[in-house]
Amino acid sequence: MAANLTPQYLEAEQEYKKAQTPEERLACLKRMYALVPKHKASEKLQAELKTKMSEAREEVEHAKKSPKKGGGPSYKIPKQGAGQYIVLGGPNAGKSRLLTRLTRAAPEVAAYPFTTREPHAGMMEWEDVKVQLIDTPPITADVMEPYLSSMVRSADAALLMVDLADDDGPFSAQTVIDRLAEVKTHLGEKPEQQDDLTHVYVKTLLVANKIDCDDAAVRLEVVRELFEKKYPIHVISAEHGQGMEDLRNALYRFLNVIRVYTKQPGKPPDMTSPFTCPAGSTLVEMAALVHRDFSANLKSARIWGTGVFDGQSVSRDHVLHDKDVVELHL
Ligand SMILES: Nc1nc2c(ncn2[C@@H]2O[C@H](COP(=O)(O)OP(=O)(O)O)[C@@H](O)[C@H]2O)c(=O)[nH]1
Ligand SMILES: [Mg+2]
Repeated sequence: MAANLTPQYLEAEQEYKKAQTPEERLACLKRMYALVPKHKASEKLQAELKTKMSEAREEVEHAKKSPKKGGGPSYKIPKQGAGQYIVLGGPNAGKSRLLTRLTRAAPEVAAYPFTTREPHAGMMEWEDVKVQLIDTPPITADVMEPYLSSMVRSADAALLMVDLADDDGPFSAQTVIDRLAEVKTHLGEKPEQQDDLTHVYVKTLLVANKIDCDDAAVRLEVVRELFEKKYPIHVISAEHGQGMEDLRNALYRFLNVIRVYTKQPGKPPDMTSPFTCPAGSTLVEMAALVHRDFSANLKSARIWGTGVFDGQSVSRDHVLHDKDVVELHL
């Protein structure tokens, strides 16, 4: 392939891969088609895109004709950025306030419960990457929106919020854990041996909020006693800002991803939008994110970064590090 795809095209393709509905897929494909350089070398790709667009169009039409069967609304929020967190907690824990602090999203914040009915997504900036946070309605012993558990199961990680202004705060958090566990959705690390694959484990950070309130320190002791063996604990005041920068850093680090920048031969690297992949990824795993052709056809690569000399040629199974720059050759 010598189609010389632009970074904008590759970005659109990344989004296409993450798209979760036919509408999103179609929109991404249209962008990719608009961005593909129109010349001989890309004719095959153009034809492929056209076929995929007509398939996606059919899917969209089909979905319109046969609307969803009952079961309440369902929400699919396409993953964006370095990773997706689902923000969970009991009523009034401060979930929505947290999103208004860390992202540009503006969910309603209010002193009465159940203000948040629908999930809201926002992007948190961290250095040169973004992390997606999804605000959700509260989970209590009596109420859990039916769509929530599947959103938790597909998230990269969860943020469980505890209300330190309320004596029941720590126990409300336990209720969230228990309700999700009833539907085989577990907040916490995967056990070493997992026999029943219908159970899903989502790694979780616990955030104790409202440390500015009276007696918050006493309740924090309860939180530590109940949860410190199971979850990393971060203490904040979403209202007043305490602990927010530490939390921002922790949210990125907990995802355990690395950033890799790409460059084209003879050109400076594109340092504006890194690809992110799980720590420990190999060159070929990362290359597959850039373009699917790379996983089969990657011939060689040069790399600048950790543990290599500048421009060193490396093999497909070379393990990458944060901030490596790679030049991929087909
Ligand atoms: N004192 C104090 N109040 C907070 C803090 N965070 C949120 N609140 C208040 O708690 C109430 C519930 O917040 P909200 O974000 O709507 O909670 P949600 O139901 O979890 O989304 C609102 O009145 C917020 O202003 C905090 O850190 N300190
Ligand atoms: Mg809310």
